[in-house]
Amino acid sequence: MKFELIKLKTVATEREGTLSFFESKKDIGFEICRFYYIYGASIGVERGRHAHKNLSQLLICPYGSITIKLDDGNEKKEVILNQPDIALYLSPGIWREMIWNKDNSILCVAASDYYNEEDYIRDYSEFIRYIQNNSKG
Ligand code: T46
Repeated sequence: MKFELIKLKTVATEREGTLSFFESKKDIGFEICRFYYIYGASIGVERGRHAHKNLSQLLICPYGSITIKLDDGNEKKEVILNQPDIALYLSPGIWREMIWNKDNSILCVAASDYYNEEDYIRDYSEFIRYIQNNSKG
């Protein structure tokens, strides 16, 4: 399964807070084309339930706690994002579900391409078929 937790470069001050950052290609393996964020969701909310065919993404939870369930069609893993200086890199071909563990948790996403609904697989059986077809030699 191609995912990775990345510790972001961070500059901390004693009294004025902390600044974390990442730069295209230097710190993450793709050029950022789009940035979006999800906010205002209550505890227990579930989003996602889809995979991307070609999109790479970096997920960050700068406030709160969000469980990310990952599935590459062979293996399932779970990651909790609850630190503003930790990012989750997701390669294409991973089914994901996001579960809000705390009211108003924020999920920020940097993506490698523009929004394109055709890149989504939103049906789990279709995802499994897609993985099987794409893993054949
Ligand atoms: C992902 C997870 C982590 C747009 O019009 N433009 C956009 O850039 C995005 C991301 C979404 N939309 C529209 C498509 C839907 O009508 O916004 C609506 C909600 O999207 P969706 O149901 O896909 O939201 P999530 O939270 O399930 O998934 C989102 C991203 O779509 C997806 O790429 O990996 O966050």
